[in-house]
Amino acid sequence: MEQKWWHDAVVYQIYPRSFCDSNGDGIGDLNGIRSKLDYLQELGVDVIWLSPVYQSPMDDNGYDISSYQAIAPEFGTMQDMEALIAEAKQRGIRIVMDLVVNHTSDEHSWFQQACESKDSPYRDYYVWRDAKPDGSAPNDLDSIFGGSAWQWHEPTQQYYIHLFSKKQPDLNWENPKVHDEVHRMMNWWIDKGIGGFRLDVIDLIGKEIDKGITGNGERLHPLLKQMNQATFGGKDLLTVGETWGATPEIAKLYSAPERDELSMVFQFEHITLTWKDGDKWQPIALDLPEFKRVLTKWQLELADQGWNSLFWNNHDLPRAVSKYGDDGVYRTKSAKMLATVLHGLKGTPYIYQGEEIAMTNVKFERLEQYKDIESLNFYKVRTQAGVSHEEMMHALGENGRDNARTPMQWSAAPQAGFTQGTPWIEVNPNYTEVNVEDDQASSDSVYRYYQSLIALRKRYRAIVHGDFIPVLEQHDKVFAYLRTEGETRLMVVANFSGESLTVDLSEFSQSSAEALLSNSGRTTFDFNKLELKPYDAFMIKLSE
Ligand code: TEU
Ligand code: CA
Repeated sequence: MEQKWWHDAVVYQIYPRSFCDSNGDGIGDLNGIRSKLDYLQELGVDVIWLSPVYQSPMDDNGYDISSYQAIAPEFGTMQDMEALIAEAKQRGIRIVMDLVVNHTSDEHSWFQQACESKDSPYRDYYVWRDAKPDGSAPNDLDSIFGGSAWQWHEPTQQYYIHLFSKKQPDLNWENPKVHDEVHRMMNWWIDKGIGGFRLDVIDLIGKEIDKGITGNGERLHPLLKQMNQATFGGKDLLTVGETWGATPEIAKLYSAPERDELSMVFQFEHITLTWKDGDKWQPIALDLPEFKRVLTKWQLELADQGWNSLFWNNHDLPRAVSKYGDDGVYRTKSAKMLATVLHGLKGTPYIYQGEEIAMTNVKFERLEQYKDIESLNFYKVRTQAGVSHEEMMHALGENGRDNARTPMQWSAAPQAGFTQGTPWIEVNPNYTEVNVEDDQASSDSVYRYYQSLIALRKRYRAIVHGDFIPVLEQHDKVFAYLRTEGETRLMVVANFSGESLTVDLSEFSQSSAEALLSNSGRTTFDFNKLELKPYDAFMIKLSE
């Protein structure tokens, strides 16, 4: 496969509202991000994926855009944005923008005009349908945020579709004018020197509403080819699609180089394993054998015909160390174990802000502490359907998106050094122990462990391009695998449990072993009877 710069890049995701507030209004902003570029450069990341900073009423914290070529005043100015792109570039860091074009905000001028009359030239920028004879919605499609996906518009006597909040009307991707408007805007941003796009719920733009089809419609890939050719194609940019419904087969359609669509996609099969029957509000415990099977499947099936993104969390998901590790006594050790397993895999790794210091879920006690529209909508919908307050509060504590959106914890100073003012959402009370300043002063620093992992990725081509070979595949508590290329053989071994155990790796007993990285300072290994302490993880270089 032809080498691309983003094959061995490491991406850091910033949720701007919660990263760093530079002007004391309690909301993170662009100048706050600029003040932390040295921190990110030292970590060793090559790309910042910046969640939306465009003008927005903030119904969905910026994923509801009212003007694509203007910066939301609470985040700063276009000059601040241009300065961020330039200063990041000076540090060898590219800025990947979040492209949210399945829908706009209802406050976008296109939608405002579409609502004026059925004859508006913008009417067909959106998806309108008549009510059924009895006045009810055209069909029973539900919003992903709970409730019906149809909103009645009284003045023009039609429904419009919104797969997310009713303030996020879906764009009509059957309308060539929408294609042209979006492509023009994308090229405007490309001309500003950005490093690429993260494409929000891009699998939905091929929707066929009257057939009840939302994801993976038959027009989806032709639309992506067309977008590629009209904008980022041939410009060596990183493009990553958010595709909740992707299987490895579908992921190849998006990311096989010869298809000229995207660089890679975010798939969520490993994430939804802890959702009972696909319902995120019924959280269930991690089943490691299933988790290993899914991750192994994606490594083997996408090996040379596409490209994996690698992530445990993002701004929509719970904190990795709480979800898949142990955010109590083994917080830092299990966070390092998770990082070792992820960064040893084949693909482009994504670090979500705070993951590099093992920030944890917040599990608020009171509903009012939560801000996320999805959580608040589902609390209403589910409790009205009879689910108890306690059960929904447990579900929000486990899988609510605000777990990832509490302010970045920079120090043990008030408000974790995130703001001089009152933060828009409460800081996780554990900021007094979990923060950048204390982590960097500690001999057990998680940040420095991530630095070492990122440096290893740059040093060993086998990590980026080597084959993935499962080891101890049947073990129900240990995840182990080889990465091989030419003479190089690296092995990752990770104890995903809080128990001490012994494993038999005698097939490697003839090899000498050099510990490239270990989360317990361990440097020697008896492969015949390898003892693993709770959450032990290491990457070993094997040589004959
Ligand atoms: O997310 C799509 C999406 O379906 C998840 O947000 C949703 O929360 C799901 O239940 C998984 O938790 C994208 C963005 O990442 C998200 O922040 C936006 O709210 C959403 O699209 C609408 O733009
Ligand atoms: Ca601010």
